[in-house]
Amino acid sequence: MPAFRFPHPFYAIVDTLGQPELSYTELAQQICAGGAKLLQLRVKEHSTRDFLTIAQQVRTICRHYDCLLIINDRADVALAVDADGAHLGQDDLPVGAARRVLGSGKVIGVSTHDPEQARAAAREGADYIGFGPLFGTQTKETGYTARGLEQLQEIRRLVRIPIVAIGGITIERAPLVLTAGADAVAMISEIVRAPDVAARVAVVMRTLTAPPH
Ligand code: 3NM
Repeated sequence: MPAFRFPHPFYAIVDTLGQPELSYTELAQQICAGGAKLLQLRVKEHSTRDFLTIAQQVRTICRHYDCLLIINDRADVALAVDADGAHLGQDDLPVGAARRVLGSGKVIGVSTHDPEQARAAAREGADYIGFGPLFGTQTKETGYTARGLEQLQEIRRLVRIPIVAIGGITIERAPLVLTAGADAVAMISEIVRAPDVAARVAVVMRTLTAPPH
């Protein structure tokens, strides 16, 4: 596979945040309708079977809108629904094992929180890394303090693969984050808590342009 690049600097994450006013599929539908080119499906606290069912439904929606689908945490679910890739945390399958599951044609991303993890993910063959939490966030108890733009710049110097920054990113802050070295920005609450998710995504898609690095 040629070197992976994010199709657009907006990296959407579908997560109902435990308050499903909108279901996963409704959220995915709205995010795709807003024009997102890639979305990660993040399903926590559901059985594997329910995760699979949700992933199959979201796969159908993404195909319709020509949006890449990345499955959070689970290479097996990604393979089962023929998603475009998987996004792995530090406690999930290591990159080498996930690569054996998924083969060379799928995208593998890894969440990283410090320079050592970032370097390791790149060395092990990840296609991209997540880096965070960039700013303070209520969405996930990461166990790490906010990393900030300077650490992001350091990570940019350390790895050549694409970086998606995550944690506390808003539309207002996103351009700064891209300028500091991220290739893409991930946002959860900024999108899924919006009164009109599709409209908010459309604004993000218009506002963000690819950084020059
Ligand atoms: N991962 P919001 S921070 C899922 O640092 C996740 O790896 C993080 O949500 C990391 O955009 C985070 O609402 C939560 O702050 C991001």
